[in-house]
Amino acid sequence: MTGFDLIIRNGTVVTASDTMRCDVGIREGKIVALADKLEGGEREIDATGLLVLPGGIDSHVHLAQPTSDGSVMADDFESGTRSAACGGNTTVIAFSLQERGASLLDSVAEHHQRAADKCHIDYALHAIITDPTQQALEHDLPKVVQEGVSSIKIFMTYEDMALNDGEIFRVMEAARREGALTMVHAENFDAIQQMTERLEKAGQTGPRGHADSRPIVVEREATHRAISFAELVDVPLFVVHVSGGDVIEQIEWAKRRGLPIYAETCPQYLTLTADDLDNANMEGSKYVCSPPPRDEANQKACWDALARDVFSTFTSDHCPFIYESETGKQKAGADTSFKYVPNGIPGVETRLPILFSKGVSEGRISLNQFVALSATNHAKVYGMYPRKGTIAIGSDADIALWDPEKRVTLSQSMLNHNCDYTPYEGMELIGYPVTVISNGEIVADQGRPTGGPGKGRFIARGPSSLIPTTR
Ligand code: DUC
Ligand code: ZN
Ligand code: ZN
Repeated sequence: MTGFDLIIRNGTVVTASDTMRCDVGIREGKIVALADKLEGGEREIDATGLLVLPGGIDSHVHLAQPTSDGSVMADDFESGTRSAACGGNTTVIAFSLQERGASLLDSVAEHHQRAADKCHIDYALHAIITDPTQQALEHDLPKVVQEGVSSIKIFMTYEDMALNDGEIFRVMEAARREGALTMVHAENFDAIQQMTERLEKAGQTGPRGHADSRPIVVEREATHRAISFAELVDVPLFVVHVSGGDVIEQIEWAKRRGLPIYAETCPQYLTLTADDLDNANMEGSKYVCSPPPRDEANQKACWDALARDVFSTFTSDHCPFIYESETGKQKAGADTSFKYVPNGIPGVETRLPILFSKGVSEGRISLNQFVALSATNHAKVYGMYPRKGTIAIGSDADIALWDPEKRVTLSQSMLNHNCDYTPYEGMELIGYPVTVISNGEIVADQGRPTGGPGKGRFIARGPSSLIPTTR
């Protein structure tokens, strides 16, 4: 076969199941040939010594998401997808937030407007439901799912977002009816509030209080409750940003019972601890995210669970706030409580290099597991497979070339996000994406963007592979 727009030669192609030496032929943004030797490329890349992997899919990022406390997210769809591309990604799934009192349908439309013409790589949306009115669940949700937003996130914490038990039940029922996947942020809001009051009374108002106000039992309890509702309603459930062993125990308990319960973890739970929040002054606020990082035993529990395939996906939970800003981490100033620090940390660009280096290079997971956790399973779980998430004939030509030997010391100055810090400053890594191809075009090279905004398209997703096809 000849007549390719691009041939990637001499690389080692890796999918979630196989590793093979072959050339990849690309035409009109699609993979059209895999063969020992291909000829006739208008352009060619010599990938000798490189790994040819499916472009990463980060199915948990927050971009240009409105907030109710005056804080402002550091990244919009332009800077967020630029940063994602430079970190080896070719698709992100961001959240469209329905604020209380707002229409679910309008919130999705507004998020489309925020993304339009801005993206460097393809994007999709999840819908956050905070106001599960009859209009939202019966009128808007079917339309939203039909438009390709086929997953819903619900919160069990935050004053302006938490659903009560009845609401959780009703959202799951609606998700079941519409064939949408429910994702849950599992932390018990009332318990966190009580713990916060206790800490404030004791004068423990610094950033460390954030971690102490939401110990893992708060997450474990909420996870168990969400699993129980999913069992009652008979729906699959996806538990996001799992932070440690007690929660993993709940997920595995549910799986053993044959329940369709799935989960993700994130880099912060593998590499950071609550002690990072303990820094003097407000520096600890750079690590404030929810759930908070735990301790080394919980890091190990997360690594072990990744290695034995308990987690379906590995995401960044990129939720960036500028440190030196009154609309960011310093919103409340140093003298007031941790409870005013916006929750979230940047990580869309560092997610995959951290997993590759600490996971593959250090021998904790296999290369095929890396591909499954970084791309393939995201595509399956969120209804984009096999168009996305693999290297196969007919799939979109979304490919990341990795140099498995490249040594990099992470630093803010090398990153392409719009945040002013990285929580992973100084981390030494082995293995980094060197060239990233989205729909057949190079969008990042040697850690810098080469394309421009506007080429990334909205990906309308189908049903999750986790949703039963017959009922
Ligand atoms: N949950 C997230 O998923 N991201 C950031 C903050 C939060 O609470
Ligand atoms: Zn969350
Ligand atoms: Zn998140």
